Amino acid sequence: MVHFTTLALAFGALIPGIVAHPANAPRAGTNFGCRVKPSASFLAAAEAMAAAEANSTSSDDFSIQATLTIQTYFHVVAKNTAASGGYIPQSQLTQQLSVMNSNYAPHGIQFNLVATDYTVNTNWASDGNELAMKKALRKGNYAALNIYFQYAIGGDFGYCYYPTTVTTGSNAFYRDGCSILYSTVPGGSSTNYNLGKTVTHEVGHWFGLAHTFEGGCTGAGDNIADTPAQASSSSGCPVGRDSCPSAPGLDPIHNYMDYSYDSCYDNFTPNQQTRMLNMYNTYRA
Ligand SMILES: [Ca+2]
Ligand SMILES: [Zn+2]
Repeated sequence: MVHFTTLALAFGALIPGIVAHPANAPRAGTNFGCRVKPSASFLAAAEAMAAAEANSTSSDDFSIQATLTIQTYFHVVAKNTAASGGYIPQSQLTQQLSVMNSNYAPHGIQFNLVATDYTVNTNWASDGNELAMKKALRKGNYAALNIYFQYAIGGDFGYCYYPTTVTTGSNAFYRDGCSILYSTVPGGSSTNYNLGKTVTHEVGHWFGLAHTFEGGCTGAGDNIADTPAQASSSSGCPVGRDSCPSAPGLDPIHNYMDYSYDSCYDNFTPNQQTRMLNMYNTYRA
């Protein structure tokens, strides 16, 4: 349990210092960007979990026993009440929830939207005071998913926190959840990234999945056995890309944990499914 309990300590150092974009402007670039970077201790925990999964003698240890329903809260944090200021119409949030449920259904995971709230706050809308915002808005226990749709996230499309051992009411508990660029919801203005799959990607992190390109061509990579090694993130939908030619398999460009266009994303692998359920049962259940 040692490396599990040290995660909470290591985690606070994960997010600060990575922001490299102006915080008050919506994303100007055209490539997917995600701020989530695993700590060394998180990778160690994932590697240990991968070893346990590989050594499991029963093939159905981590199979779907029943649908896992995640109690979910949407928080729209806009700079004004215009759709262009991040005040997402209810109809688009409904579509966003449908995309989540469609993408996760093959893996026995569903999302029950418990409540949606709207906040107008120019500072929070641009992620200017994450902890204050989340202390005001976060709902539910550590098994609940809180998603903050914000006007700007330091130039990124989103970020989430990996599961770890937290104490209810701690800052780590409040930070848990996902920040999502408002314009990535279905019908939003982020060209090529407006089918709602940024949420699918980010929630993959919330469930304990790393990027498929984590670690590059050598070593443990993303600690998922059935995602081929990948040297770097993909952009667009580069069919046939093979960035680690000496390792087996083509790049997993269609995997939700790469950086491809929304239209290119179509799967989590069986081992990722196992990992999500294992991480959930270890840390959030
Ligand atoms: Ca892999
Ligand atoms: Zn990511």
